[in-house]
Amino acid sequence: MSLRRILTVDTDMAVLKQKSAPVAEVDDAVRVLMDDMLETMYAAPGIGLAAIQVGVPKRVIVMDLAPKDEPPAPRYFVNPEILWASEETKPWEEGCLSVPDIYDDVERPAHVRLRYLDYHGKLIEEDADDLYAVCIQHEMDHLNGVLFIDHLSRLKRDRAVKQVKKAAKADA
Ligand code: GNR
Ligand code: NI
Repeated sequence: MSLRRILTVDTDMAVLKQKSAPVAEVDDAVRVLMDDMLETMYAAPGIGLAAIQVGVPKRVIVMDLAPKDEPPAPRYFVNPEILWASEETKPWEEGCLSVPDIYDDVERPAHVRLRYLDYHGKLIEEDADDLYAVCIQHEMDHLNGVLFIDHLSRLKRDRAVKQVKKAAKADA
């Protein structure tokens, strides 16, 4: 497995805005990508990662929502689709590895039903609530070139990008 670089909005906005393409088949190359993404996500650390965040414009997501004191529970999503989203919405404080150290509330459907292919290419349908619903919607936004800051006011969004740029400069 290999660590990949996580793209950030200060230098890689054009890539992060790209729309990702469906995967034709869950083959070994896709599994290598998912293994690398999971390792990269754990190292960050984060609870979810979309392939575009490592510069690969494919509809692939990894996630692990297990609490720190519990064994790892990796989840893999290929070509995910939202089949249904509740009218009811819920705000949640989100962050993003591509927008480091910025956190703000995003309002999204509280419950969703999804369909995706898993690590073995098996078709899964299931319901997501709470953090799972938040995270899968956040990740699926990435597949469409949308960041959580795109759900904020223009002022807050611009401020967030500026802050990330400033922090990157200070780091250099
Ligand atoms: O690690 C992450 N935490 C998080 C917290 C609240 C809502 C969404 C997320 S996803 C984020 C990792 C990431 O950027 N995934 O794209
Ligand atoms: Ni993100």
